[in-house]
Amino acid sequence: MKPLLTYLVIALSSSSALSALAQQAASHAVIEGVSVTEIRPESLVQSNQKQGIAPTAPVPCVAQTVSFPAGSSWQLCVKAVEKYGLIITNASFKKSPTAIAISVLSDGRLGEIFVPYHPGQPRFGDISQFSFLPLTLSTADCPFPGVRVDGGLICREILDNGIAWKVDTRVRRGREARYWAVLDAANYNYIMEWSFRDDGAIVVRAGSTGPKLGGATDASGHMHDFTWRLDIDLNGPGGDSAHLTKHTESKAAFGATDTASLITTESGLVWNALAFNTLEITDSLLTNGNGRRTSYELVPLRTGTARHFESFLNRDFWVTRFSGKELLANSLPSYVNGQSTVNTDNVIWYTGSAHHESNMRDEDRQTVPVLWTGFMLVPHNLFEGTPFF
Ligand SMILES: [Cu+2]
Repeated sequence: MKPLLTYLVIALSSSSALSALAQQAASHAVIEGVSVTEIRPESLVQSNQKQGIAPTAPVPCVAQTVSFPAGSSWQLCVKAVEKYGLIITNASFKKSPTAIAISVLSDGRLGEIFVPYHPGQPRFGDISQFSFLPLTLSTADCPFPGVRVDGGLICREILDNGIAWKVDTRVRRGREARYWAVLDAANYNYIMEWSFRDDGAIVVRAGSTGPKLGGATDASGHMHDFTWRLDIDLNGPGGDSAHLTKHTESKAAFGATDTASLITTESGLVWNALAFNTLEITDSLLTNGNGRRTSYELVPLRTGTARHFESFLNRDFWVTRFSGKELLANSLPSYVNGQSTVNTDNVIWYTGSAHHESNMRDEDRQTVPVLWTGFMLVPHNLFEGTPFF
């Protein structure tokens, strides 16, 4: 029987010297009509092209090329490290096999997981105050056809993510490559997940699970505030600008307006549910085949907004100039010192919170089931029309 779809997932290296040392592994399988072919040189590393990024510069990582049956592809590099957990570097997207690769994300990671308990104490900075390790995943974590990469610290899954679009009898389902790792933060396990879709979108989530700090009957509510640090380098590191989008409904009359404000200097910004705020990142030179400006829009996927005594958590978005030394979110207010953020190399920070409320529920006795928060990076005017229509 002929497979309906073919995925090619190839790990490559930028260094031919290392190729000779590579352990080659290949597998081929047909699962529900999906063919997965894989060549996996585990020992290969690629360097982050950008210097000055901790924990080591350049970041050694396992390079990946994911080619979808629709013809689009992602190139990226993955690594799970002590302290930060999963780090994605050098992610670029090709709309078709013959299109040029467009740089999207130079470095994506969490810059803090802050966990303040409702009574006021304790207040854990699970990234800034500790050096927790990523867990080695088992086949129970990452069953076939999922593949464990980076020595078993990262799971890669090729998934059908449901309906991408539908017009009466015509329909297209989406595909994605999902990478996830788990940071072993004392009692908690934090799942760090990045999904790269065939339409150019990226979906990022963090999940918290594990036994409660005080045991089965711990009734103390607390918040898990995940702050992502996103070095978005659209069309390369320079020439990027960020805009806060805003929706305004008129209560006095019919009608509504949508606007976008350029962020001119380093800033912290508030997300307002009534305004449907997003952050849109443009590049001064990048346009699509229709001559329209290409951007990536950070769209929050959230259930609420946490505000705490710590000032970095009194804003939901931050825009700063790139610095390889500025990695921890709890220092964000000190990173904001008036530098221009127009047509330059910026870093975007976004906080989403997961709330574990007070008064224990019995479902949380042995372990708290996973609670997620995250965001999407959605392309605008990357394609010239609806992808793969
Ligand atoms: Cu919790």
